[in-house]
Amino acid sequence: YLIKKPNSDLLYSTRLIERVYKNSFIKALIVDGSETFRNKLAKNLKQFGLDSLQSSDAKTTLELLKTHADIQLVLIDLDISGDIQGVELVEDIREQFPSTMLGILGITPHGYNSQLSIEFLKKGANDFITKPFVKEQLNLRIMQVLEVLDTIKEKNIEAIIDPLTQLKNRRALETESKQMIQSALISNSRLSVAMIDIDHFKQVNDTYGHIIGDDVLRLISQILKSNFRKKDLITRNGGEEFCVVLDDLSLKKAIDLFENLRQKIESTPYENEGVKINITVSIGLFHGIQNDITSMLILADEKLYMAKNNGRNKLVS
Ligand code: GH3
Ligand code: MG
Ligand code: MG
Ligand code: MG
Repeated sequence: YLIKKPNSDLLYSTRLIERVYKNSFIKALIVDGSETFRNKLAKNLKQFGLDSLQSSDAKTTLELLKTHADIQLVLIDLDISGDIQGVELVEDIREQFPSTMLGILGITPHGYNSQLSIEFLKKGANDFITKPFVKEQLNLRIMQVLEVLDTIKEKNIEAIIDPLTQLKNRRALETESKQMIQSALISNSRLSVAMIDIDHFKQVNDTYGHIIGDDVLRLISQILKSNFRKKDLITRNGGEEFCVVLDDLSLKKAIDLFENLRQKIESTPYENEGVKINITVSIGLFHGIQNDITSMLILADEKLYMAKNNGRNKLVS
């Protein structure tokens, strides 16, 4: 199926190989009724630096995709084992794996009419390639599919990360808290939602400037991260205001954790080039469960307001 193209073997795959090194490794899944073809293709992918799994039919393919979350690309020949054709398998895969998460490259056999290639695209393949093809063509098509997916992944991450502190942002708080609320409602447990606001932060900016103000925000973010578990939801909502959502804790345990946080921040001054700034925060803690995060944030905010009015550097629950 490969047209031999001497003397150009390695040059063209440099770009893909660079990507592969940059992003650790990429795993592909080859779906084809012919074992000979699968092995040939696997050997080719290996030359580009791609590891691959193989499958001959629809059922195995769907199972492999479910058990191997690291598969980023599926190459599907029109001819696969079983009752259905490769194009129909694309449709089945797309019911569970959108084209923004998993790349599919359709392979149409030599001599078939161009309508089949179009069918691959209609059913949700990202691209197709027609046999016979040269390695360079295969490499470039794969690379383009992966590049688009990579860009989408990057943009999706950018959309939920605050660039200053690298904490999750308000948008992430809204989406990720949904799952936590759902689980808490089902298991009849409670959430701890804390609003954390730096005290007199405007004075920090006014006295030391915005650059140091930004540094202080990063310091507080670090302390926040170190004080909680990896699975806890910690966000910067905006300005000098942070939010933490914890699941499945008693009120007493939650108070202990946030009181500990408050003390840790109080006893960790910002220090840099002779500048030393004492930082304190006020915390409003809501413990319970509501149907949406906004309601819980409003209740936590009321407590925060009380903490501010009662002299700051306090936890109110
Ligand atoms: P309070 O104790 O009542 O919370 O007083 P405060 O001064 O902290 O609150 P206020 O809302 O009056 O001011 C918040 C300040 O946070 C104002 C703004 O300059 C600063 N700020 C907001 N976002 C940023 C940022 O990204 N970087 C820096 N350096 N400052 C920020
Ligand atoms: Mg403040
Ligand atoms: Mg204020
Ligand atoms: Mg504020």
